[in-house]
Amino acid sequence: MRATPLKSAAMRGFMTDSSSKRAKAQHASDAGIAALDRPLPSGVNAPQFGSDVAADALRATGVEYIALNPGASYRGFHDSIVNYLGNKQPQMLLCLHEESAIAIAHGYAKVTGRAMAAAVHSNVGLMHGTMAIFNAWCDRMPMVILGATGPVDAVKRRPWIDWIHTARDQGALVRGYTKWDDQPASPTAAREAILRAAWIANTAPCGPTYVNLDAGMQEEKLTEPVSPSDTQRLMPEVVSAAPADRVKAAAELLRNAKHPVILAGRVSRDLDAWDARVRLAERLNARVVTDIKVGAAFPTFHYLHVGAPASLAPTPDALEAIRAADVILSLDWVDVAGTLKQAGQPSAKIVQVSVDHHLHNGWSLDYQGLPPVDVFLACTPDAAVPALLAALGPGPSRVAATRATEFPTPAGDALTVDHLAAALRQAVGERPCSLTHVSLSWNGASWAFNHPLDYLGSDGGGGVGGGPGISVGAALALKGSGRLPVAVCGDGDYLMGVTALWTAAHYKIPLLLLIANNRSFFNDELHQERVARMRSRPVENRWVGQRISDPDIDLASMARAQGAQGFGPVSATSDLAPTFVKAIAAVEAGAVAVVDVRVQPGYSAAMTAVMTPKSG
Ligand SMILES: Cc1ncc(C[n+]2csc(CCOP(=O)(O)OP(=O)(O)O)c2C)c(N)n1
Ligand SMILES: [Mg+2]
Repeated sequence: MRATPLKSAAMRGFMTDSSSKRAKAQHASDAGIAALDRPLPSGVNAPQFGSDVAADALRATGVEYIALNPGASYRGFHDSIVNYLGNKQPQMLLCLHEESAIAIAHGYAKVTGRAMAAAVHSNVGLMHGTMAIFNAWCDRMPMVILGATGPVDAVKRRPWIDWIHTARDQGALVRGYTKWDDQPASPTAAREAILRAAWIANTAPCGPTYVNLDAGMQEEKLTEPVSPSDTQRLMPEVVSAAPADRVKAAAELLRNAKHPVILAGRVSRDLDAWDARVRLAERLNARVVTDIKVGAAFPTFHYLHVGAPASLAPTPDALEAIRAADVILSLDWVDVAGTLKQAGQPSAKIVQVSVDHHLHNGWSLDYQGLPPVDVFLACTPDAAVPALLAALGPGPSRVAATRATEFPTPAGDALTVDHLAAALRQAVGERPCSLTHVSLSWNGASWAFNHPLDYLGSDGGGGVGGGPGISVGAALALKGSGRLPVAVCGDGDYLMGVTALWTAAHYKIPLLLLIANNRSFFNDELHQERVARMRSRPVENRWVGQRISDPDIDLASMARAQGAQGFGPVSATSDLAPTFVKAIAAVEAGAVAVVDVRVQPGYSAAMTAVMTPKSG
């Protein structure tokens, strides 16, 4: 699918009447990101330096933005974006840390399915960005990362600084978790490298790519005009499809199944594909399991959806359905082997739909265990589902049973994440809203997903600190759509990634960010509890080296200090909904709003059971 964000099929159904009114109001009150950071005209309209050619190539890929933190290693390229391209297509988004530059590109891709660019300074900038690159890699999200090195030609290096910022084979830093990297030696080679990087990043399975621009090459004056290039033909659309006989074999298995189960995993944000998945499940009368690690894949209160989207293991009722299945259809489920293990190795036939094997490598083991498969469809789920529907043909019409939308009832008076979710539901009301991130403490049962953009999935690689940046990037892509972007971040996550908020404030990207603030790296308290139990040592000590208190950090002030609106800390359940209402009003007026919610340490029962099993 080749489409520009907000115009693509992915966005069909994006706007409701009320959301489009809100979007228009928002646009009327702000001139848009394009009006910001305008450079003086430079009068340059033909490429003069190596980096001008690279900048032209980046524009040809169609990326809208380049999130960056600056550095001398790419001062030539920086100048080309500002003074040659006029800071548009792509426009720079200044970030305070490379990790947030990459995370912003990650969040943007989660919404649009398309790469945006990020630029990072030589080795040190790339080192700062690595965890976020790993997150995007594990999440199979496209992005084009431009990096740089001090001059490869030692004669051109300035003493000391260019030597410390030149490393041999810089791409080796990220090669284990990027799809492709290159260090082109000439402007024409740089052009080709950038086009290839965009093409590879945007081709399923998607992922980050890295192009390292030699400072010497960037600053080299062109001695002759660069030959023209048919850029679009160098990035051909790659259409994914499974062979007809494999589709037929899968359809036969599924048609004859008595208890089929669909594991709905890595799928796109496309609404047509969403509708097709629902039709397939209904045609097969298949139970559907979803996963909070990835974006919304199926209506969670559809009568065929079982359990709630979960992370470390499917909920007990979902595991029961998997155990009872005779045929399992995995739509690029993140960890088929692990899920089968958790279900006790059921004997069901397995149909696997995935192209993920194309990027499995020897460094990162994020590919998970090797699952047993009876029929393999080597294509994307979006391509497989319509093909399966066609092969199945019309089926018996079923009376759709209904399943009530029921959320967990928050227990007790002490404020928990379930109280936060209940108050958020109340404050959000009927607004279309995208959960851009959820905390580890979030209970997957507390939100209804009815549209592919209702939830965008996790950080991918479990790298804490990704939540704020990913949410800013998602909010950037959602800006003007009428959808309210809402992030729920743990306090540890927020504190590691908080400076991403400045980018949102500066570029006027509305976002609501709620902090599930348990004043702890609580996940690891549970790990210490488990170790203490296994060793018969005091579990009471689990908090030592984990609690973020004494002094408590004023999280709302950290937002205010960067130009966002800060609310809280909120400690009383009765204050939650009124505070959220105020924060949402601020976001609808164009602000970034952060609410510090003091929650009791604790995870959902399902998550706690997986993390601290009675047996260990
Ligand atoms: C970069 C990084 N550092 C450390 C960890 C280990 N870790 C996993 S969860 C977690 C705690 C996160 O704290 P917070 O975001 O406040 O969530 P909570 O568990 O308290 O709900 C930590 C430190 C990690 N996954 N990533
Ligand atoms: Mg915490």
